[in-house]
Amino acid sequence: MFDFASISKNLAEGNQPKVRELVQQALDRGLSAKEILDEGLMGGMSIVGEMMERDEIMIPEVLAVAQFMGAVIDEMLKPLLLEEDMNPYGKVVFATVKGDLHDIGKNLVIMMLDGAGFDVIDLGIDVPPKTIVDAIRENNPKMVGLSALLTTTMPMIEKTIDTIQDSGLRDQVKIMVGGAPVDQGFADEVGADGYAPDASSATKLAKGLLN
Ligand code: B1M
Repeated sequence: MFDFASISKNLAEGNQPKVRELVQQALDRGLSAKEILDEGLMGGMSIVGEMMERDEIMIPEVLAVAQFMGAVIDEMLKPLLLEEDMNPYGKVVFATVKGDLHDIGKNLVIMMLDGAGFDVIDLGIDVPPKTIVDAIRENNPKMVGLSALLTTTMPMIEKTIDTIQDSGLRDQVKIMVGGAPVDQGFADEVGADGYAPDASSATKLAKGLLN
């Protein structure tokens, strides 16, 4: 029985060489990349998420852990995940809405979704509704994620959802919304399928919406 908790613990503590060593050990023992991702690395990000909620970790440290996890996935697991055809959750188009330049939170959510096995297409910041509609047509994602950090750009989430609806694409995608001023009431009001307050709950929500 492999000690996945040890991967989680070392990842959360930022012990990068140890995480690489343990991931390699798990691979050498023939464990699947998906198992290592779900049981080991994601467990570490859950610990980090909980520390964030308790204000026990600073944002730069969170970003460093998330970036490192991304690197481990890219370098050590991604080729195997592709071989295992383990992209269980499909494509997600993600954007910070038009008028809004904040992307730290968006990037954090994307990193966690990426780590959890979603194939995320990041459209960036200040993204107009039409660009999002075009991206849905082009990529056929299962979900769209919309982020806004300003009270003045929250209405752009609604405008984007309305544009997706008017384009006849609403039934093809689930829509998740988030960002500091957004809440469940707003999500309900604008017809989103879900709202998540932070990166770790966004991953849980996305899995729930697509399962
Ligand atoms: Co700006 N800014 N900012 N800012 N900025 C805020 C948001 C503000 C609250 C600061 C304040 O006044 N207290 C305020 C908004 C007030 C309001 O609207 N009520 C504000 C303002 C006013 C502005 C400007 C207007 C300032 C000015 O120019 N006068 C300007 C607007 C520019 C624009 O967007 N058009 C502006 C500019 C900037 C910078 C460029 C300097 C910089 C952004 C740099 C960047 O993102 N690359 C910046 C920053 C850094 C902030 C603060 C300080 C930090 C935001 C952040 O990155 N937080 C912010 C104050 C604050 O939040 N304390 C502030 C960390 C990040 C990890 O959290 O983004 O909340 P967050 O993301 C979380 C969750 O919200 C959630 O998960 C993430 C991870 O847990 N989440 C989602 C986010 N998106 C999600 C999507 C999901 C699900 C969950 O599903 C789709």
